[in-house]
Amino acid sequence: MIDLYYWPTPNGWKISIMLEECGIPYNVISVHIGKGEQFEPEFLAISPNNRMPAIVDHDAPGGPLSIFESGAILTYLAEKTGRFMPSELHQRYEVLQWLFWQMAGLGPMAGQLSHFRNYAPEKIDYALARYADEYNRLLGVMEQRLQDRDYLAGDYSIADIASWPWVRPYERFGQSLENFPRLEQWFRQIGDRPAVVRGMEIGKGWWESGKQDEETMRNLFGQTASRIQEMAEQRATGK
Ligand SMILES: N[C@@H](CCC(=O)N[C@@H](CS)C(=O)NCC(=O)O)C(=O)O
Repeated sequence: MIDLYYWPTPNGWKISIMLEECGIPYNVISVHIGKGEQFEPEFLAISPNNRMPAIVDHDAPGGPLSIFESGAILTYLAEKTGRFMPSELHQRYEVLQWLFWQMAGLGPMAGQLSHFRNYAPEKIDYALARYADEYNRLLGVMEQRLQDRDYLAGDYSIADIASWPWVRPYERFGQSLENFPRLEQWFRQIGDRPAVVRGMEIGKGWWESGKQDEETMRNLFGQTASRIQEMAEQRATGK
């Protein structure tokens, strides 16, 4: 059985979608990031960067295996199941380069855009424009890539599974798909997949207290190394 440490956000959805696509049984363990559960010593032992998602595969060859970082988890699940990433060298790197593109570009840029647009206490025009432009540019890269193909890298793959959840909130990011017809087609086609629909259902409604109460804002933003050090000390002393 696989334990999925999860909260319903774009990075979490990547893995609930992948597990649904692969049809392997999994057990969802909620990590309420608004309440600070990502700083709990038990979770940090699995995911030292205090971010979800993470998994523990209790049936991994050689013993239980824990993995954090959604790109690493997707790669592991693709290798474990032999699905959504081809084994042929050239095709495999086609997928991996778009997966890394998502991990290093689309995800972080969208995350910063969302921060400055939806959470920052003051609106900073320069930051807003910087990340809106960058997100828009990345949507444009996808649009060009999809001109002569249906998916980012050959068949439907972990590159699409990683990217789709970060396109999904485009309206919340103040963007439109109007000028990106191929991307819009890709977006709708993937959104209609039954496994994607099921994956998106996991944890629906968990943000019951809203995303912007004081406790959530404190736990998600403005954390520094001292919180990590404090948690490490707690872990060491068992207090
Ligand atoms: N690069 C990481 C990013 C994960 C990430 O940023 N997760 C966010 C939610 S989308 C989180 O756990 N935030 C908790 C926090 O900021 O303390 C991945 O792809 O797994």
